[in-house]
Amino acid sequence: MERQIKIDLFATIEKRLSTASKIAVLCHAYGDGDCYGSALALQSAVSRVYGQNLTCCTLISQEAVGSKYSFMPGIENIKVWPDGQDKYDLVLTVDTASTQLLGSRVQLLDGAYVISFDHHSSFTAYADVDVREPHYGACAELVYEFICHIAGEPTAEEAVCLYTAISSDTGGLSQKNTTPNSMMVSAKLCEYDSVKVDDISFRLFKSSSFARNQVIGHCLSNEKQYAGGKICTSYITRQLLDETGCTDSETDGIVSLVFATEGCEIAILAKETLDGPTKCSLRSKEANVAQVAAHFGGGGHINAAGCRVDADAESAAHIVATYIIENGLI
Ligand SMILES: [Mn+2]
Repeated sequence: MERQIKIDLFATIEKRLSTASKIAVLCHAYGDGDCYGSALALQSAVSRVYGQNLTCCTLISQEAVGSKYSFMPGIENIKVWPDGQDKYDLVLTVDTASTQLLGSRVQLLDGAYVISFDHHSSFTAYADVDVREPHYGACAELVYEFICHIAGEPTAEEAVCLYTAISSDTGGLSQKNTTPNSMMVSAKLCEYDSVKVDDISFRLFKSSSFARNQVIGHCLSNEKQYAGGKICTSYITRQLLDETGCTDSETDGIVSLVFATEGCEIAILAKETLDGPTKCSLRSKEANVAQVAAHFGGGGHINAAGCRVDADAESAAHIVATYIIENGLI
């Protein structure tokens, strides 16, 4: 995004923030570290800069936040939808490329002025103001920029949320979507004593609950290979989640374990959801999985995308793998 355009958008947003009375901050459903961290830091900064004029600035999640993120400052203030209120005059969304990702909270957009902060390259426009940086590894890089604009710099707590968000979306600054900007912002955040790099990366990437380990065991022992091993798939049923006690948010990152299979170029992890079609997470080394996801009505990034398929988990993974092969996308 061109610098002057962004400065103008920031000015428009500031004007809206200074006259708003009830603000909702929304992250996407089935939240991840980037959306929670971005939303927490944004909510905190908006509250401290514009708090005097505000009746409320509430962060509303579609579901309970997983225990993995319990260390993030402010996480206890996240309200789980429905939060008892139904009208906000300003809605800020983070990391949310389409209204589909808001679930039933989409009704909060009715009659509200909507501002979206995002970094996805494929998206369906829905906001009055869209600030989008598809070249950023994490949405939190954009939120960091906005916080510096309105508040000078993040607080120690906001820094923890932002660093966690960037680390989460870039696999600890190791994935293909990691950019110089991801590293520069992370470096600035590391200057804060509150940002404990080793502790955050242990919590995000190494620590795993017993229940999650059981689901991982199932996923790896039921892994299938297609196209001579270039596509690897696995699946998670609701029954498995119920039996193990593993929560939806705890299944984050399991697709990476399937992706780590030697020779794998595209990984597909299909997981049955509580509210409808099976969710498929896709990862790739080179292939454009955003294009694959788009065929099924989903979206995301070139190397990390997601979609929903109306089938049981095992069949959904098979359907997506077959589509990729039949269309020569590998
Ligand atoms: Mn993100």
